Amino acid sequence: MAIDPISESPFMERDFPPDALVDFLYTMHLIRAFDEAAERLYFAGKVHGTMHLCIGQEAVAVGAIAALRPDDYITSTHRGHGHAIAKGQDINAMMAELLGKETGVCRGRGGSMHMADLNLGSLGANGIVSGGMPLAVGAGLSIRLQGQDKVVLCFFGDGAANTGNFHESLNMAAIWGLPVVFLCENNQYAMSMSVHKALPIERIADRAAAYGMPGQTVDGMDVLAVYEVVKEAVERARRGEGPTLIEAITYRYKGHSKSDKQVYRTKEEVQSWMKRDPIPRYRTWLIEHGYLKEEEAQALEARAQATIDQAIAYAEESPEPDVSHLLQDVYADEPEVLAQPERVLPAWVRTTFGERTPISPPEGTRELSYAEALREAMRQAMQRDARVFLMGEDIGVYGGAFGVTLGLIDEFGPDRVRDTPISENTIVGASAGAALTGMRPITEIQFMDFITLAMEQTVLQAAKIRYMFGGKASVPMVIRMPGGSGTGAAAQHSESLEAWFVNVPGLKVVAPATPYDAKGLLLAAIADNNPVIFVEHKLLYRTKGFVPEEPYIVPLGRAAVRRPGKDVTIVAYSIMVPRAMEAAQRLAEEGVEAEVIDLRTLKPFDAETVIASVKRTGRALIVHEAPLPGGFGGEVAATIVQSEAFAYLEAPVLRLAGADVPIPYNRTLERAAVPQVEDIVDAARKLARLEV
Ligand SMILES: Cc1ncc(C[n+]2csc(CCOP(=O)(O)OP(=O)(O)O)c2C)c(N)n1
Ligand SMILES: [Mg+2]
Repeated sequence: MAIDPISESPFMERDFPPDALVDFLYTMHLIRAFDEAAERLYFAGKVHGTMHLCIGQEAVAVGAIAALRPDDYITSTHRGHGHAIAKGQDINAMMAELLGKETGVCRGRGGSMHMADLNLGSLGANGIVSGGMPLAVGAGLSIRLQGQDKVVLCFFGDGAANTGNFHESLNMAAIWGLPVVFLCENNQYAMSMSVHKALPIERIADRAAAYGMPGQTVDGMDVLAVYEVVKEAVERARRGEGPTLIEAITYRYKGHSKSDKQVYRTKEEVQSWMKRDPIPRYRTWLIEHGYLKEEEAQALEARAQATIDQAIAYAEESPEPDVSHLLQDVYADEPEVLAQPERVLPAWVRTTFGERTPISPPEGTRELSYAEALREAMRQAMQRDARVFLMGEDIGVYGGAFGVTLGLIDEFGPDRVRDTPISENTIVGASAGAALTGMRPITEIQFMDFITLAMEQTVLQAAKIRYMFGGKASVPMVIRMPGGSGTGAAAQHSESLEAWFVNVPGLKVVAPATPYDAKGLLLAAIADNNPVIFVEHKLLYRTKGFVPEEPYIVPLGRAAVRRPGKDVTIVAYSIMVPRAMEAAQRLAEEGVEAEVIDLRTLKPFDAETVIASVKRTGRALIVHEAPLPGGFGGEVAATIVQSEAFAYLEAPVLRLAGADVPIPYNRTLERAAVPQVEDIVDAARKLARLEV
């Protein structure tokens, strides 16, 4: 595209008040002064981390955000100071954030790459290239589901245009006609990688055609041109006509980040772009067209500088965060109560395992399968709360790969039981974006194995948003996924990956073993204000148990003693609970009384119940299906030996886990790869005889 100098802009005569035109200049000065100050502070050793300056790109942020209403949303990038300022974030709080202060916009927890202010619709800068794109889709979906007429403006770079998120997000926004404006700031480089080397086509905006949306390129050094183009796209989105892709051609004058020696470009190239600096050109234009006098322009620039100087003083005087608050706000602690207060687990739950005599259902209950219990939890939550909705592959008429959501689409319709394209990362990210903006999504990942394709949005976005944003946001969402082997689905459909998520601050991890718990824990997870990884087991879907009709919550973080015993404690979760129960029965026939603990939640982990049991028995066996190395058993074992239970141990703590092997296809090999009842019996028998 030939980039012309700022031209007579026809919209001027149309509808734009002169004050606003002058404000554009002020905001651009403010952004530049902020980033220049940020650089000085960095060289003075006052900024702890790296930062990405947007000097040269101010016109994109200012022109685009001016086209929004105050209640519209933006998602931003690692180079996001300009976006935040244009959206109205408090300059003092932004500067304090750069210096890591408690008064910072994210209380010093986020820094340059995570500035966010939900009250302003500023859904956060993002340290992950393209990371904001699925979140923008989610915010757009949330707007749609809530019947609002807001719009999301999604900033991203030319580098981000080559990520899977770009493809998934544009596609998803397009098929659902979401009110999202995708704005690519093509500043010619992704770190050192020139856009010409990274793309086989001249114009990023041409990619819009692949998603059936309009694509437009605009001179990103011209604030008025950006405003006009974005305004048109915003209006289109607000009218319900769907997303647009805009490519703003711009340039960053500084290096990528602080360590950039800029060997990939020449000084001449930089200088040629500096001739087109968006600030002086626009300033001259305003003066020439009588909107501003030279003295007024100088005063305006000085005012911007004074605001920044004052912000620096504020930031420097602000207190550091208190180290004793380090762990604050990793989790939101007040669950919303959707259902009855906790119902204490009645004793009859034990009858779901191995008891020979059939018993009649306790009052108010009936027999349901684990899958039916999950479905009932979702149905009841959706009936009670319009914010709850489902998303996932084939969850509509197909009911998901295991039929768990079967029939829900008939009751709640395709908007709330939303079939998605095969775009795992954006499914999770859209859920997080929706959660961030007022919804409570339940997302189904068809097989737990496929969460690997969504690790970025799960681990780097959903889990961390709350903390990165200084505790000022919450992400109430559930990601359901069937794990485990036993169905002959082989290595890529049989994983037990739960321990990965336990290692991620900000996530909770739940793994029910019974229909009763499946319902109660899922209702608890839906009511929780944090992202919850909800691990179901394929082999448990058809198991049956008595489940109360009314909604109830089984609180997260509380294990259940499934069977009392004095000789050995068996700690299990998910499919290993029924196996441990059966093993315990056989052991009892041999005279070994095993106490079986069902963890139910891995995070929070109910160490207390385990420790109390081991103090009684003096022996602990931990059983799980996931491979031994790095498995959750190590966590349980370490917790036991570091606790007061250590003094009561009569034998080493044992772990019985899956073999360190991809799950094989062959039936016999598959069975041999994970603990079976007889393995648990053998291990517990051995443990009962061991001595320290
Ligand atoms: C997923 C991911 N990959 C790599 C990086 C490291 N990185 C940070 S910024 C960047 C370049 C991004 O280029 P672009 O999207 O054009 O944005 P720009 O820096 O030019 O504003 C890279 C590679 C990252 N943060 N996230
Ligand atoms: Mg770039």
